[in-house]
Amino acid sequence: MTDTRQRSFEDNDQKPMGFGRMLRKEDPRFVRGRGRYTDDVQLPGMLHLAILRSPFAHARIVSVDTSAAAALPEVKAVITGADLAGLGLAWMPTLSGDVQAVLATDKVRFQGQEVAFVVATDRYAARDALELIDVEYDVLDPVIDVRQALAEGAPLIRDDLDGKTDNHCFDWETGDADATAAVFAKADVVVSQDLVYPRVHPAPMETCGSVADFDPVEGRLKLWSTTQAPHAHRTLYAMVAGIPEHKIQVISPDLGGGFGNKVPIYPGYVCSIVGSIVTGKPVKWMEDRSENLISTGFARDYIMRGEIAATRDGKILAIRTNVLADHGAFNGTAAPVKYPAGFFGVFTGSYDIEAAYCSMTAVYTNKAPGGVAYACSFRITEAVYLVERIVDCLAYELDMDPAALRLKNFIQPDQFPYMSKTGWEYDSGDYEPTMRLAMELAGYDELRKEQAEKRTRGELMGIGISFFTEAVGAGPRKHMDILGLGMADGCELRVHPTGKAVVRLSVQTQGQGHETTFAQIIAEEIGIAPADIDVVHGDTDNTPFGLGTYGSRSTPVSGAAAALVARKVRDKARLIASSMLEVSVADLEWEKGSFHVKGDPGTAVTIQDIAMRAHGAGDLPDGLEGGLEAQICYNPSNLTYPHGAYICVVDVDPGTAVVKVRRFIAVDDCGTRINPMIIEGQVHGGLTDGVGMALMEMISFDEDGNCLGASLMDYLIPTALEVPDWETGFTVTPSPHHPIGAKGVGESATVGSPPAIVNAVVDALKPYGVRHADMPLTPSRVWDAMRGTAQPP
Ligand code: MCN
Ligand code: CUM
Repeated sequence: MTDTRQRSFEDNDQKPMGFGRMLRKEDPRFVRGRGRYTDDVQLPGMLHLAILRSPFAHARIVSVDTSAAAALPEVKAVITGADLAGLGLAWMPTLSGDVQAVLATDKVRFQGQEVAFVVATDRYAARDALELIDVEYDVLDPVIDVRQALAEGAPLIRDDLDGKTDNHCFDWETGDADATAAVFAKADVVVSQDLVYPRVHPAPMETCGSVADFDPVEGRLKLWSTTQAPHAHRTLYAMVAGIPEHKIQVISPDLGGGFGNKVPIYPGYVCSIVGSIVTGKPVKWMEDRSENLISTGFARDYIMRGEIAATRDGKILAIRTNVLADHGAFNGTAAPVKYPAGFFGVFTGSYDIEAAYCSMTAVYTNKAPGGVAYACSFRITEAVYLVERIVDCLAYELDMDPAALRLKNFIQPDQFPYMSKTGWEYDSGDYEPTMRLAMELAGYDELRKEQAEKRTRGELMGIGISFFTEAVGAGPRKHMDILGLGMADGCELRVHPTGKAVVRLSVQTQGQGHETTFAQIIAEEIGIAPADIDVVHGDTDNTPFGLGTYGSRSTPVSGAAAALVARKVRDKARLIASSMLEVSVADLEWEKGSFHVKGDPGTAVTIQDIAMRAHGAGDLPDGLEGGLEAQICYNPSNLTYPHGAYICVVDVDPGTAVVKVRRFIAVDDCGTRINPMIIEGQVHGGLTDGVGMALMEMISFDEDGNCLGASLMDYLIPTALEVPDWETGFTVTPSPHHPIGAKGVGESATVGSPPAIVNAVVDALKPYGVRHADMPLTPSRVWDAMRGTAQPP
């Protein structure tokens, strides 16, 4: 279906001088297979590392015998937890302030945990040697069911922590419990619903890996690794390994997707560093698919009870929730330290309500560590699912149209900046036009008529809505840091004498097209064509410090830095232009790419002329240094709050319970749009994620803690066959505090789509009296829901 609105609003120019549709600059490299990924790094004398992993979810290590493996001629080193303990490296801090075993010393705490590693002359020999390592385990009872983690007598997982007597990880609350209880007490209608957001996995196409090259003479470490946050990782390696920070270079080359999976520091990275130090050779570690699925950062795993209070005519008064969070064996969440539950506090959604409260308990279980990854916007995925599902439950109870219920409760445009009941200051928003546009593109009223007619024939058609507000762009450094590192971003811009430029970013693209969009931001501000601007990122030696790409923060934080650094360059260019044109600064006018004398457009100098003068012979204005460059560190004053309205249409086969997503309409508002084509790509990808989570994906375990989703045959991810032709539209509500008014969009669709799909399936099942069913809505789940035989997952 053609989205006419999009076409009429935007020009289709492929070479904009600034914002607009433009093919990605990185495409020629990727399309021709010329990307350079970590696994493409080849160094002279490089060795290969393989990791021995625990077959058990919970077991004491009695002994490890490495002699047979070490005797193989190809094997250069075999390292165990005991060896690392001797170096003080057996444990490392996680990004959320817990500790995690690099190699297990005392116990293994999840299936797939790292126990020992081998460094050998090739990958195959290293793998073969793993089979010769003899580990004796004393198997312990595991904690797999999160609801049993705090039960009396539950096996203690984290006996490594001083004084720990149970599997409690942390408690967290937000909002006002008493005020919320009071509102609930007086409400006409109260609806409560248990919801499970299952454990899922980002499963990027490229698995995690690293190449470490330690030079003992210089004491320098060069590390290529699959990381979304090279600078933060470098600082942590310096703190953990004791190598001075200026002697560590972290390079994150092309990444084959990250989706949050490449935010944490994994034991494998540390092992490759140790391997290189021990052998004196470069060492490569590269996971296989199963290793990635069983041991690296999972996502979600929240069991939620949602409660909503309203008047009989559908005014929402309060929302309350209680959450049980499964954090696995080590708290490997990456979130700003003051936010152990990420930004879950935005669970009040897009609605103006009187009170809200959330209490959360997080626990340890014998499962892989992780917690936030997978296009999560720091747990906003879970928050949006909660509120958008519970609002639909309310619509069901009130027998109200879910679109009408939402329209009745939106925060109004004149209420922005809006302080939510849990303390989040929404910067800007205008929700109703976004919702109305989605309804118009969907043909909402027609769809409802079609549905009513189909129901008379026993056909199951469902229409699901989700309306989300995200909080992205972490974050203001007075509130947000990771392990003490403030979440500001540096940016540096240099204009060469011939007027070409290079911009250096602290963020790291994983496929979002930063090499294009950041060049467009600079182009918009100083009028140098994007093709003439090189974007450098992902190398700590060649970029300014900053905390990296996740939580859709690149545009809100680094994008702002890029715009401001360009304005700094423009300010200097203005001074030079005034001397070149021999007029005062006040008499100059800027037109993208050149300054001219006010009222005399013919008397002008281009940015290229100015760049040459800045570097060339001849005088510059008094006191001005040569060159045309600038650097800044941008500390955002607030997060940005993008929003969107999604409508999903499904058909459910009453005979097989198979769900088909027939249509999906997504209207996103991410403020000023830098490159609409890239935004559409981000939205398409995120919507596809949503189909995966809503209908197919779940990492599950048997009662012994065996991971049942350790391959892509078992862990189903969506393909072109499961997804419809996406229909997109947009509205534009700029961020008032961002220099170009842009808000993040990289995770919006992943956040917003699962509730739309689930709401659609539940709506389809309305004739069966179904009010809720848990993800993933596989045919058997849907079948159970239709029959009323559903079990909690
Ligand atoms: N953009 C734009 N106009 C806006 C906002 C964004 O043109 N108003 C563009 C940006 O310039 C950028 C892209 O959209 O090229 C995404 O921008 P942003 O929302 O700032 O998100 P990030 O760049 O910080 O990307 C991170 C986000 C996250 S956290 C996950 S997870 C995710 C996602 O991006 N992982 C991805 N999208 C992904 N896309 C790909 N291909 N691969 C991943 O691993
Ligand atoms: Cu939480 S996945 Mo993204 O923020 O890298």
